[in-house]
Amino acid sequence: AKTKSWILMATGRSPTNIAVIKYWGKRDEALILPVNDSISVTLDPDHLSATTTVAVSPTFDCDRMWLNGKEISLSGDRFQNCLREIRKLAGDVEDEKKGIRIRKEDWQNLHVHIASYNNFPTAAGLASSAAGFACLVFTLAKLMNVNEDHGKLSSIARQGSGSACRSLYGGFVKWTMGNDASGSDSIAVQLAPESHWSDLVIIIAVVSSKQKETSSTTGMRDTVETSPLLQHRAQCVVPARVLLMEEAIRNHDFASFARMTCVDNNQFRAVCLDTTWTWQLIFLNTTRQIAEACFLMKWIIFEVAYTFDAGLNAALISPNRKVAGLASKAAICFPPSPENDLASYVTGDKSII
Ligand code: 2P0
Repeated sequence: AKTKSWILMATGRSPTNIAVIKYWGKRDEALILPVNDSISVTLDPDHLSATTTVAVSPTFDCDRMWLNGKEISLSGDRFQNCLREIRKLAGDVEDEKKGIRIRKEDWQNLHVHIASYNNFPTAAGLASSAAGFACLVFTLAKLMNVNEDHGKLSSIARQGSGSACRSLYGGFVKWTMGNDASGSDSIAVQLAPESHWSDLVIIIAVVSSKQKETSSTTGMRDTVETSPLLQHRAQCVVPARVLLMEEAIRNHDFASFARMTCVDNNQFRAVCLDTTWTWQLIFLNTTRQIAEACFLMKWIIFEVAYTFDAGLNAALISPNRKVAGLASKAAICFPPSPENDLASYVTGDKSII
């Protein structure tokens, strides 16, 4: 007999996040377990976020996904791990109006179609995997009626991309590295909601829309294999710095927050420089990167924190009252030009400058 056709959908949205204490280096590549804790600020979803719709229907004969309208392969381990882990936790779903009843064991045989969009240019090389995997896991959990807390969901998103686990929460978030070999305690926790320090403003200065030469995954693998400095950072520096950062956030101590954000960015860059692969980054981008870093460093006296992602783009963090000055400086430092697409996003006040 032909199965009665129906379709059930769920939609979710997740923002990306900016690390102020950096994740760089894995102790387990398959499970994505980091060598140290990290702390981040989640951005306003109106600016840098992924929106994902997942649909399930008995007529679907395999799992498929489209990213920004283009079909992508789900065959990689990261997607497969997320899908498998979420299916394990799926619950019963009933939609009386549509006459749909899905028992939790049915999810093993039902396939999903996933459509995801980023509301920022993917080509800009911004941390799209963080928003993307967080949103994928969150939305699948919604569709499949997964009755777990965000901590558990964060440990699944982590298996898609490390930084994604931090995007399950808004505000200030810590990813605890955990001790367990299974990764069950390597989860994200919210340190404080966005409202705790709502006048903090983050500007993402998109310095270059060029793709990174080396992916973060490859880059951090090379760092683990070749950098003696990484071990010192993970064991002797980050544990104390994480405690100080938590205290700075708790006390709204922007001077400490900014100082630690900058020095941790510098040490992240230092372990990259201490890595064999980095020669690419240095020789192709040195001049520009150093110039930008110098400009940005001077701003510390204006109480502005800078931090780079794994590419060239900078995040500038400041209390709200400083934002006008900050934005104008950013405009001087990153003039728009055909090779140099400027796009600055301000979070907190819902406007793009
Ligand atoms: C972070 N970054 O803490 C650090 C700082 C980039 C610079 O997490 O291999 O895409 O998928 O776990 O999460 C980027 O790395 O790497 C990153 P995988 P991911 O935000």
